[in-house]
Amino acid sequence: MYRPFAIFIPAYNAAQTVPGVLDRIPSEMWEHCVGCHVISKASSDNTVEVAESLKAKYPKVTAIGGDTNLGYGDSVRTGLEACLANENAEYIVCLHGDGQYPPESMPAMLQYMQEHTVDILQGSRHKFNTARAGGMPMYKVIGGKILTAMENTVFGLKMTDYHSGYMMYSRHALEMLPIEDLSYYFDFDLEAIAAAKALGLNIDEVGIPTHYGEEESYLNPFLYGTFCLKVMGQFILGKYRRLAKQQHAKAQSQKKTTELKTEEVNS
Ligand SMILES: Nc1nc2c(ncn2[C@@H]2O[C@H](COP(=O)(O)OP(=O)(O)O)[C@@H](O)[C@H]2O)c(=O)[nH]1
Ligand SMILES: [Mg+2]
Repeated sequence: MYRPFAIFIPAYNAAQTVPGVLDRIPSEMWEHCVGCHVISKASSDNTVEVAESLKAKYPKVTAIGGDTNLGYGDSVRTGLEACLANENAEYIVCLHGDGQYPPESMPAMLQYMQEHTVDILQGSRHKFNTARAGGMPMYKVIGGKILTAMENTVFGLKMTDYHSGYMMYSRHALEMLPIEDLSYYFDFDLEAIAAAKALGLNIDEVGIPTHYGEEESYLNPFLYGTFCLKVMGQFILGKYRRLAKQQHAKAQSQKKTTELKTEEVNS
């Protein structure tokens, strides 16, 4: 039995591919899905309109647009916020709008999260060496593997692909993570893992196939690689432990304020 989950789909200029991504979500999963948010800020194509029109077929879909695009990390923030707003969502799934990650793997991944009490689950394209078969360029395979080896040493984990965007989170993890303090660029995901590690959360992966089609990539590999090195350095210097502590203090004070307000109302 699947616990209730919500999906968000970063979809920048992805009008052509978003319908296919939704069609590939196994139909039995919609019953357990409490909301599916397509995030497309300042796209120059009609991704928002296309997503709106898909509501007729998939009533749980909502489209979130916007005038300014602050980057992938900003869309992830917006997506996480939209998903968490539904109190029933116990797990949050990030599915890319360009179809690079398989919606078909969602049931097995969610089941794995539930069975192993995972807080962050990443779909790995290298665990079963499926990346090349899926069309991942060689330089990305090699670069990704070198960075992953370094990241494993720094974080003390045994992952095979820190650079996959197929990320799933437990609500428990998201309520602890300092989301607002994380990157606005593609290294948001790596920072979320670094912060989760600093918080002692359970981080794991499962192998997935991948597909590199005709779609454009908005990720600059050199900039991204540099940011990954920066995340590692900041982890060593204790940035994520500090952020985690601050976030904990913030949550405690919010809890106190809510308790005081409730007391006031009841008295
Ligand atoms: N909403 C939103 N989506 C984005 C942005 N940048 C990328 N995406 C989406 O996020 C996914 C991953 O981006 P992509 O450029 O394919 O990165 P790559 O697969 O790592 O090369 C794709 O589905 C994009 O449509 C952004 O700034 N805003
Ligand atoms: Mg992509």
